Amino acid sequence: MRTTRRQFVGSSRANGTILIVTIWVVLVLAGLALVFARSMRVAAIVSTNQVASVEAECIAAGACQYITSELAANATDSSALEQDVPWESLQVGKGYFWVLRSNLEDDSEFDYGLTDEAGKINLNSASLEMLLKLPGMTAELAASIIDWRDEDSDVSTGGAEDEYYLLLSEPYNCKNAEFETVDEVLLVKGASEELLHGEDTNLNGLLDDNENDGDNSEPADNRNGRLDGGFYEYVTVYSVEANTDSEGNERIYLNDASARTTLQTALQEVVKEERALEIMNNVPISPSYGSVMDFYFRSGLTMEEFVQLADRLTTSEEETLPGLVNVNTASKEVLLCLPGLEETDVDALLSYRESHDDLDSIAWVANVLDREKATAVGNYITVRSLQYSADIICLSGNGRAYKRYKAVFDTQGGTPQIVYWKSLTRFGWPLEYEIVEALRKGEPITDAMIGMR
Ligand SMILES: [Ca+2]
Ligand SMILES: [Ca+2]
Ligand SMILES: [Ca+2]
Ligand SMILES: [Ca+2]
Repeated sequence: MRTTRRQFVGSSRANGTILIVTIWVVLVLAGLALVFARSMRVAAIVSTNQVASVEAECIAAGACQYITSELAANATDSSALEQDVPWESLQVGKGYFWVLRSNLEDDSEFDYGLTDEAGKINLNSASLEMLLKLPGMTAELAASIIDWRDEDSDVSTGGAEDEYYLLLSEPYNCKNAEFETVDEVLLVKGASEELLHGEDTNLNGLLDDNENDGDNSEPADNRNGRLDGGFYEYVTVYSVEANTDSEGNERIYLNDASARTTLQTALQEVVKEERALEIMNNVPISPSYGSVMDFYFRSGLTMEEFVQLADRLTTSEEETLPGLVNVNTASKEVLLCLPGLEETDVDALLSYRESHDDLDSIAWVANVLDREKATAVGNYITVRSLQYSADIICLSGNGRAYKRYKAVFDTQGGTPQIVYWKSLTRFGWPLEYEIVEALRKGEPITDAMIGMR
């Protein structure tokens, strides 16, 4: 009896233990099942997103092919890139890409297309005075840009050399060499993303709600209903061209006394011998022209004659000319940086180039500016564009993944080469969010979504 009772007690304890163990096993199994179900769902979502992400990458590669082929096809007529080639909502597979650029004239409308790097101020060749005229530039940063790229270690007023950079908490040397990218400017004393991008924190050229609400949300802005951008849109490090004429022939170096015969021959191809001699009489034995424009005014050429000759002449002995500004494409802000130009001059240039199509050489500028101003800008301008940048926005067909890249293409030497490639995805989706929503619902993108907001 005692034994039975002891057995009973024992068996009851055993049953209790089994019950507890069973409950635990059930709980653990249920937990595992939940964990597996959840992780499988997560895995499914992640792999869907990964597929979408890879798709967006492939669209970016397709976009590059598209840009390269359009650049090659329109090498001789870059205006076609502006007028004839579409740059928005281009389909690759089921997804899309856009080549976005800031609309510098209207911060309420998107603009699409390639950006001409020759229409910008080159950080490597611009003078201090030119840098200072950039929108949002400070005296400290402009001086420090000069010190960053100059070879010496002499600190210019407001600038910085090694002494400054080596004392930073993460020290580095002053480069004392040319900028290789525009982003590099963020390493320079006095620079910041705020100065570079201004209020346009998502780099879309549009005044977004958060960019016009004061301190209510990032970024801090002045809530004035206008997009106060930085100088990012106006600077480059890529613009450079060979010092040859449009057909690739060596130019006539006007300050070489021994080039008289070549100059006279060139003149005789354009005017009668008598007239050529008349012009040559105005050319001193030891010429020292400040610019091709200077030659135009001092030689007594007519505008008609100058138009035919301008591209074949130079006052530089260099083989390549970095940082020339294309007067046919540069924005008002960039033209205002050219030496000696005031707003009235720039407005006159802009209105002339809109209403004329004889813009094949820089000669037309002498029709608009007075002698002193035309001569002063003569060495800073060109009508050629060889480098283009693209802000490529890619969206997967299901609207689940997007990628954004900045690319720079150099067309010197024929085949366009990619010379810069950087992800801008971290700046967020820059276009209308309705586009993403539409694709997620399997609906089409409408014109209204890519046009005005
Ligand atoms: Ca230096
Ligand atoms: Ca220096
Ligand atoms: Ca914006
Ligand atoms: Ca503002």
